[in-house]
Amino acid sequence: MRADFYMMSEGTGGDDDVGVKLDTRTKTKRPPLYKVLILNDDYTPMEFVVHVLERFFGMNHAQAFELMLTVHKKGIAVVGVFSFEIAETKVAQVMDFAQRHQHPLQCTMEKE
Ligand code: TYC
Repeated sequence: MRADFYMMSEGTGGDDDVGVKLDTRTKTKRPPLYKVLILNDDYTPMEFVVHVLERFFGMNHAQAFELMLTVHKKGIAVVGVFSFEIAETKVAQVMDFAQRHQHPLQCTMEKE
């Protein structure tokens, strides 16, 4: 910016550019989260479910075993909470893995 222009525009004095600042913040929404659930059934071996929880949900053996028992007793449990795309991928991975091993294990997702 040239100095003379700067001085002219600043030097005219007065409150001529005082105004109300409108809210220009862009509304940001946190992306929705999705619960991934596994369901109990009478046929999938307990060890297989434990393996699934270790392999796809990063649980250690003790955590995986405990959660498997929760599903076995209660019928269903949340195994993780993720963004839509990650949840979708986890469900697909578990369903594919169960199918390839011919176990009827069911895995679903729902909006939190
Ligand atoms: N109920 C199964 C059995 O007794 C074990 C099982 C646990 C299956 C959790 C599915 O999501 C499940 N072999």
